Amino acid sequence: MTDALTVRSRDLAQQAMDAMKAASGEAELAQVKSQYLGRSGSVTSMLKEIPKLPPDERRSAGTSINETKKHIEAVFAECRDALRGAALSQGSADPVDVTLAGRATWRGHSHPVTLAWDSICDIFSSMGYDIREGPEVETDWHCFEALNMPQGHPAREMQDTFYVADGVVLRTHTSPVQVRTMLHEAPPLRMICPGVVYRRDNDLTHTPMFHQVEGLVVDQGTTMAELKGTLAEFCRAFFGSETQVRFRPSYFPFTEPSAEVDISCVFCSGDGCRVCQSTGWLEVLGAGMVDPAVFASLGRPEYDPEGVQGFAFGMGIDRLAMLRYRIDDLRLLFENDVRMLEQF
Ligand code: 2U9
Repeated sequence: MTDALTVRSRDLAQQAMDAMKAASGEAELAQVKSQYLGRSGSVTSMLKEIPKLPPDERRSAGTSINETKKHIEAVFAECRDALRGAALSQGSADPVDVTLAGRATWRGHSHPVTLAWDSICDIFSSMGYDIREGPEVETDWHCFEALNMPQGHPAREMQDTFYVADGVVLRTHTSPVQVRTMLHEAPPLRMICPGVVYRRDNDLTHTPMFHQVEGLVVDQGTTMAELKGTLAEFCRAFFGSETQVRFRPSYFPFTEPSAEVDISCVFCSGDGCRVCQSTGWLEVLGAGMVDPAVFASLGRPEYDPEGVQGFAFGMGIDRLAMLRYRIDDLRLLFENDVRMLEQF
């Protein structure tokens, strides 16, 4: 049954609508709205009558008065927009001051790690390398076993690796992406794998999550000379054409022979300073010829170590970004202080 208050509220809605549509300007429109919805407006007064109604009529009366309120507000907005539109098209609206200065907008900046990541990818793409990415949660086999790091190898120790479950780890390097690629694709390969990696390290010069790029080339007749030429060219493209590059013998389980790559110090150009510990050199990369044991672990005839050779390399993007942009504290990279970030 429709009670008296509900009928009155519908009548009010109709009256308000007619009055608002007839209003000739925004001021008159606002006055009409206030007659109905203002503190002592007719709709507001009706709301005050609800407590006096029999209990079983209160709910439906409240609902219809609230609907009336919403309806009047919607018609008000419609009429106000129509009046403004008409004023604009007749040229009677407030003039727009076209000489006002524009509002400053906040410009975002790429993070230095993103800039370094993109630049590394651009340099290797220009040399014909494909860019591949892969899972961050890996099996023990793809992360260690296939890379000549059998059970008991120090790199697999609990203190270095985050174990998710038995035989499942957060990858400690992006090498499993290369392993997965070789399992599915035949040589020749020329690829880099940028990505996030995890190690149980946390001090002034290490974070538990960091960014790496690794590269892999596999073909017939791939040599250490090609490795040296490629990485020297990369260092000059990334750090500047005057950069000196040197190779030192080193050891990694997955490459043999292996080398570490140094560049002339970006801070003192090789004269010797605090950052390069007076040596004039900074270590930036590790590399080497892929160990035949890595090819053998794939169990694929296309990767017979007698037929193909490969070279691989790895670098920490965060470290490279710090050297390129002269950032001397690792924490600055991860605090995301806009005063630092907006300089890039
Ligand atoms: C396959 C075979 C070999 C990847 C390589 C390095 C040398 C290296 C470090 C640089 C700084 C890691 O981020 S870092 O701590 N990496 O020195 N990485 S060779 O060798 C591979 C990869 C995949 C199948």
